[in-house]
Amino acid sequence: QFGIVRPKGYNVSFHTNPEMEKHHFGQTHPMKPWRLTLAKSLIMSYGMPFAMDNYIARAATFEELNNYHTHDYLDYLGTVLPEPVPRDVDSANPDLKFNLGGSDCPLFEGLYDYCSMSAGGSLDAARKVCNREADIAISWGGGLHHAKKTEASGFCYINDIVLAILQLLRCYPRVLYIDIDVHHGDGVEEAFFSTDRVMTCSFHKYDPCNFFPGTGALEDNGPKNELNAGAHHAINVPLNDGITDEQYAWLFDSVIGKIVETFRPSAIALQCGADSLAGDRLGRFNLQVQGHGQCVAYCKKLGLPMILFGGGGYTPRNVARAWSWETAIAVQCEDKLDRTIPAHTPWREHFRQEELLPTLEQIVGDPRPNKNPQKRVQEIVQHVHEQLRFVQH
Ligand code: ZLM
Ligand code: CA
Ligand code: ZN
Repeated sequence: QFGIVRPKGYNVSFHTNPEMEKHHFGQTHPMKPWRLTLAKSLIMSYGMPFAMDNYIARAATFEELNNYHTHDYLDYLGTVLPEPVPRDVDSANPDLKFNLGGSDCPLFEGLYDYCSMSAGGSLDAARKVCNREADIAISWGGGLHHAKKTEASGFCYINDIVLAILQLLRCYPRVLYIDIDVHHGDGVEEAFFSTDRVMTCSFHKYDPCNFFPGTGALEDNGPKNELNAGAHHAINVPLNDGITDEQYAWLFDSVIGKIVETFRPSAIALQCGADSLAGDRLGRFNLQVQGHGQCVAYCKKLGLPMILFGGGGYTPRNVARAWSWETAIAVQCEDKLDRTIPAHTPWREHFRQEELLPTLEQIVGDPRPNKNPQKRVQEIVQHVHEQLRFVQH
């Protein structure tokens, strides 16, 4: 891997904690922190650590978590014990305290440590970007966009993204949050609902009745009251099953291009949830690693300081592919990579599918029929452009 060198005059910092990856949500729970180990081992096999500053993420302190989450909630999160036999209760159960202990957000051994390490990585990343020590900082263990101020939601307990953006706001006047996870980034949208210093933009599968969390309609653009500073500062791109690389790239470029023109962000926070890839266990889209990574490449070209967060991603080998490819984009070594999975990669067998040679980019899986007519995709862009006429910074 001698081809991989530091990009000149450009710093990428990489924040991980091997302790975080050892936690388990439970036998068949879709969220597998172990996917972070698989991703990191692939990144290492390509020799990418040579091109970055690598840090072990520290655990965030109670006070740091308290910058967004309430004392009550954190106290409970830190003291509640895992149940010997996990209850099979739905998250909709009103008896759950802070929505903890249902099937989506189970209580498990070391839960508080897991949460504080995820947040610690994202806070470290934000500080590197604030100090201008990193042009891009990467926290694949973060991206837990559903967590609320006083409530766990959708596999997320602590909103590391909100904490990291709060840190960015100490050094940058305006932050653009972009979310390419297949789910709506509701927690981050809610946290910055009433400010014009953060614009949030989520691309997601939208079906109010049948797909989590059911929010994020095209018309939801922040507070309806024009006197509220946050009005027009929430952008939602609701999509149907099966969207392809080509359509997604066009949408992403048209929407983000216009946002950058009108909102003029000084920094970007990009949540790279990998459940928007084809073949994901929970997702519904048809994106390839190429199309997913194109979003990262587009943002990098804007030349703004940026944090990359992880997020969803429920087919571990594809999560590892996407986040490795996106790490390569950050350190500008895409062209130097041999696209076959290196022979010495630990768990190489995970990438081998049938008779195909295992490659970095190729996702094998049944394509989903595309239920996004071009006309609808154009309407979405039209609506977003109209919203942004109200925004001038
Ligand atoms: N039931 N086990 C994305 C968060 C998505 C809520 C319907 C749970 C699951 C799912 C849990 C082992 C991010 C809902 C679902 C069944 C109420 C969701 C445990 C399978 C399992 O096999 C499972 C017993 C579990 C959970 C599927 N949950 C699929 N989808 C969503 C939350 C998080 O990617 O955006 C960011 C990290 N929850 O649909 C129900 C309504 C709970
Ligand atoms: Ca999203
Ligand atoms: Zn998701």
